Amino acid sequence: MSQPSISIIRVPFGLGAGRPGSENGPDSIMKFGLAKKLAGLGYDVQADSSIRLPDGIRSPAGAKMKHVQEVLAVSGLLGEAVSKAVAGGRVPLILGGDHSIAIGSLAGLTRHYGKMGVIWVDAHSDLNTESTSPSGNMHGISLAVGLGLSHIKLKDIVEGAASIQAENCVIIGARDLDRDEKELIRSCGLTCFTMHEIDRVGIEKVVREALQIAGAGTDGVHLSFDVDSVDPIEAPGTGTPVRGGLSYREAHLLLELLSESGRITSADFVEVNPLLDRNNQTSKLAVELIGSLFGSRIL
Ligand code: B3U
Ligand code: MN
Ligand code: MN
Repeated sequence: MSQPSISIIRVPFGLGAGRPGSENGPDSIMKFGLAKKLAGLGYDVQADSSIRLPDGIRSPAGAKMKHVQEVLAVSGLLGEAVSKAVAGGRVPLILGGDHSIAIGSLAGLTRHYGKMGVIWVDAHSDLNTESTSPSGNMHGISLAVGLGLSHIKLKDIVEGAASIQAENCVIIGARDLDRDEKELIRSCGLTCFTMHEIDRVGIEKVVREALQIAGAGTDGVHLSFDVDSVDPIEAPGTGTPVRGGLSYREAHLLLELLSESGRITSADFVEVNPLLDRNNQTSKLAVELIGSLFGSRIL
């Protein structure tokens, strides 16, 4: 069978993060050869889609959650672009931008996948809500929105979208969780493999179990990969680095195993911040990691 085609969707939007720079992530990742890399792996690559915040959208100043209107506008446009890619039989590869853009990805995907698994690779869990967020930053609530725990609902962003189910949702790589997020993880039925579990049993076992949870009885598996999951030694160009993350090889092996499974039907790569990077190390790493997800191998 021929390789599926990939739609790269750039989302140069960083207002969901607490500091500027992630809006430059998509162009930087493209500049370091992503389209060529995927074409070299045999894919038909469509790379002309870019989601821009429409002029004139501005949230009122002083609200607890910052830039909600901007996030909703981008989510709606991204959701439709993702939906169009899936309807056309293409694999959506969404380049952030900050992690709030996953709201749009999930909205577009759940219009098509009635029971979708989600693998969320992140130093954080992004499980705050409007009431628990300590920062007011929208990238800290995106998984909670996906699960239907926020005032923002996916069905209001894209017609026909629906919340994802906690039973088919897995977080990998967490090491910086807020108190309310910890409580939610214990009570809501999702699985969280923190760095502690990865240290104890190894990334291979963690990924296999994650695939069981996100893949059992589901009709698609979305990977949402926050580059801050990787240790800041390897990925310094990100807005909220946390020490003690995935090693270079752990990150690659995770993506190689997901690739081998054949179950991943879409992916986000987010939070690359070129303004904070060292010698473009993080953008180049993102290109390599995406290569591993799409079948690049050492031998
Ligand atoms: N949990 C904190 C910090 C945070 C979440 N995601 C990132 N940082 N990147 C919050 O702001 O909700
Ligand atoms: Mn995140
Ligand atoms: Mn994060």
